[in-house]
Amino acid sequence: MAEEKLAANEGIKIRSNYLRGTIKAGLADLSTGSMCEDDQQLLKFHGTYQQDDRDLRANRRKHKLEKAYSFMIRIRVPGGVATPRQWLETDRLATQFANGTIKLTTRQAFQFHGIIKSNLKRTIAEINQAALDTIAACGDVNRNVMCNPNPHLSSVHAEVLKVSQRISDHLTPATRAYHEIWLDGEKIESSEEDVEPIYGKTYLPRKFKITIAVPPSNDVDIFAHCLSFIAIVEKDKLVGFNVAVGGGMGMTHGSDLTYPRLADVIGYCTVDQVSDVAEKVVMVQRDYGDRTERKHARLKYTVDDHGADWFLAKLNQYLGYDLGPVRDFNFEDNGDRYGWVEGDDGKHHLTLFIQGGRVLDTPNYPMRSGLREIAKIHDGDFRLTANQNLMIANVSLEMRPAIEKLLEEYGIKDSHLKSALRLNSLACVALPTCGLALAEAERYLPDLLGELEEVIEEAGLRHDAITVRMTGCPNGCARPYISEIGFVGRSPGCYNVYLGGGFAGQRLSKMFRENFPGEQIKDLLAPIIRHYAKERKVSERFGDFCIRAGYVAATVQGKDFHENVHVAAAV
Ligand code: SRM
Ligand code: SF4
Repeated sequence: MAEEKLAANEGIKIRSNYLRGTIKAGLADLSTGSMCEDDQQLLKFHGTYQQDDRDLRANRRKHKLEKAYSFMIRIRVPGGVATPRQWLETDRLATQFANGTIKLTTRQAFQFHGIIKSNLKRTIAEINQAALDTIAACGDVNRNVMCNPNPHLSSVHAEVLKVSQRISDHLTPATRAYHEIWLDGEKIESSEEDVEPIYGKTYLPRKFKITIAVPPSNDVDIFAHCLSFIAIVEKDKLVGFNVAVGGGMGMTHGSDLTYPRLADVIGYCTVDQVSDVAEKVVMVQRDYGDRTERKHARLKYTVDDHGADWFLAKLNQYLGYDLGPVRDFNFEDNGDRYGWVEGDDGKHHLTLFIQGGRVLDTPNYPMRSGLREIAKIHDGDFRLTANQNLMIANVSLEMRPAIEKLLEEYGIKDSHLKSALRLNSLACVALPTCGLALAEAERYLPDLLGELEEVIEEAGLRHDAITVRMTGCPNGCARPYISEIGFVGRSPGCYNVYLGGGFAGQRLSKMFRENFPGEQIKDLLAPIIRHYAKERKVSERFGDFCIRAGYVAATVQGKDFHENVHVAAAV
């Protein structure tokens, strides 16, 4: 295809010499806090985004100042497992170079915000010294590979975690650009070009995301990702994985051509075949994904346009063998299990609730300091969950009392003594750092939950889990379209309200109200919550009830997500 027909980013990738662009020179230019447009796109592949503080925009414009530019850095944590030393280093860098907070993301990664250009290189170098990295944390490549942090079946988890790390290594870009730019790796003067054996020179048409789930937990939300592996465990042994393709959340308001989509479960592979299957799914997308329109370039559209059967046939062709038939599996929920649990190997694990995934100190809640003290003595590891929470995992029986003492001392012990609604909530970053946010999310959801909790308490539902997710725009970073209640930023202070998502992340929701003011949401939802408390059937979930009671219709698959919008909005 001629280059002029391709999306602009394709040209940037082609010209970049395997992701180098002019990043090195741009970093050295300290006359501005920003980077040139093309390099901003390339920086994503290196794990960093140029942003500006949107709270300061108007004032700086008034004073004719450049925007308050800074960089977000995303650190890959394959499977979400970090050592205490890595935690301590992340914590140190957050103070030294970032805004003093650590963001635990919805994809089990760490994020820093507020790093100025002159500190960018040093921060990334020091992240690497802590045996973590940022390459391919963003960009048109495979991102952080997520994995269920299930501690109950320790042996299965250990094996599944290894698989996620193997896939992550296998799909990490091979370009030497990352080392050259950030780690002062020597530029190898050679007439031979870099080789990207899996991606090729133009990488993928768009971002690519992989998860691994261990049923009955769907905490990684396999239906929302490009490629997922569902562990099949027989007699406490991992025997293989079902393969799911074509999930994704992102869409654009007002565009029916974009929509969230649930992944299709298309086959089964053995443990040995996993990396090969991941590689070949990536290659099919590399070759058949849409490189002309970035809004239509995710794998979900490739699968939707051609059909899941076509995709399976193509994948089998690339593999040179056929995937097996899908095995039975069952997901019960997509939330986290809070508090202490004991694994089958006698190790202890504590899951803490971290509101919005933001690890910080406040005068009343010095959580970050407490976690730092715990990391200094912890003999296990830390696990980031896909719900922006944190597990202090693999604590030995001997160490548990010392950790419990610190949890008490820093007021963290009762982090999970909250309403089940709050414990099952997610909010994306949104304002002030996200350049795409149309409304608040992380800074607003805690207050809105406070209002809804009054209704929940009154209705006697304090201990009934209802999943609720808020994003500042329709890109869906907190996966709002598969929660039972979803709020999606439409304009400042206003949200599209979605209802009817599946409790295990297995069904898309439907729009109930469009561009609805945040301050009226409590009154909007109160009668529905009361109705649910009064008339739900035994074990009936809120999302299921919303459909049965006729508040919204069920969404079957991505394309009908936008159907009946106006009917539903008129209920
Ligand atoms: Fe996201 C873009 C934050 C998970 C779909 N996402 C962004 C950017 C980088 C904004 C930008 O492009 O300028 C946000 C940075 C905000 C900031 O200030 O930090 C951002 N996304 C996040 C995080 C940090 C949300 C959070 O609060 O945890 C999550 C980081 C995950 C990670 O560690 O890699 C995050 N983003 C997701 C998810 C959830 C998931 O993958 O499970 C989705 C929906 C699933 C999907 O991909 O379909 C998601 N983010 C998007 C999209 C829409 C993509 C699309 O298909 O249209 C964008 C916009 C884009 O790519 O153009 C986006
Ligand atoms: Fe930003 Fe939108 Fe993602 Fe929220 S959902 S972090 S507002 S891109």
